Amino acid sequence: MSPWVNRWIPALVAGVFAFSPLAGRAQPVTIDFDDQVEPCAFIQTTALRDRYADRGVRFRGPGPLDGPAILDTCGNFNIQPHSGNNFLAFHRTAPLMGGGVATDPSIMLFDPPAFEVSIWVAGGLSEGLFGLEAYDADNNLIASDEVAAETWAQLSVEGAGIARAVLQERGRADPPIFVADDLVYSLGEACPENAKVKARCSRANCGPRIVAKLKKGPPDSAVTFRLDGDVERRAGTNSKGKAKVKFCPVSEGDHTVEVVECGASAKTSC
Ligand SMILES: [Ca+2]
Repeated sequence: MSPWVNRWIPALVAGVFAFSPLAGRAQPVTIDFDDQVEPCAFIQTTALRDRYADRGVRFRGPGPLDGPAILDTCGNFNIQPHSGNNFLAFHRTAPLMGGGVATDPSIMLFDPPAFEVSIWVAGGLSEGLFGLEAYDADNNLIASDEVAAETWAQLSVEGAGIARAVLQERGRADPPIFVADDLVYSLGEACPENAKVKARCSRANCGPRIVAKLKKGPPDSAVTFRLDGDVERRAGTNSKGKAKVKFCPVSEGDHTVEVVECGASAKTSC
């Protein structure tokens, strides 16, 4: 079935700091679009909007009902998804269920802002010229990337304060059909290079206790302390980039505490 036909049918955390789960630099988030069973045809679905809002990204299109939709590979785009069974599919003239067309640009809104965004794109049926632009909350262009691709290629942008990223085919795809998959982004602020971790073990009522501190980390952000590559504690930094967590009880002996987002660690012994 051609896409032309298809378009019609087709912890007890000892150190407690207030923070939003989405605040600050988390591990990179991956949206693979494979979390639900999807239809084959645009007319069977609607433009992607707020499905991933709880992961910090919302999608918009050029009009209230317009925008790409998540489809199964059975949509016959002449290319397999970059991951799983589904991808984000674009077709500039394909009607969607309830109105709107599955056209680009795809506008991704990040809350809190991201500092790096990447997505895989493919023309599938023909080579497309794809652009990804990143803007801050004041609509200033922060970064952009461009790639020509018939099979999968990755676009990526980075910079502080990406509130909006715009994915668009720049007019070369014929037919104007293409797909995207595996959106990866990191929210919040990058950890400063001079961030430092300290860890100290002492006796407490709960047993041997490690108090770990981060200094000069990303301000007002969520960070992850990890003990011996295993147990994790999340904490929020203050406006100076400081955060503190406690691990208790811990075993006797040597321990390492790292702050995952910063790539910084400290050793201590109990
Ligand atoms: Ca996928």
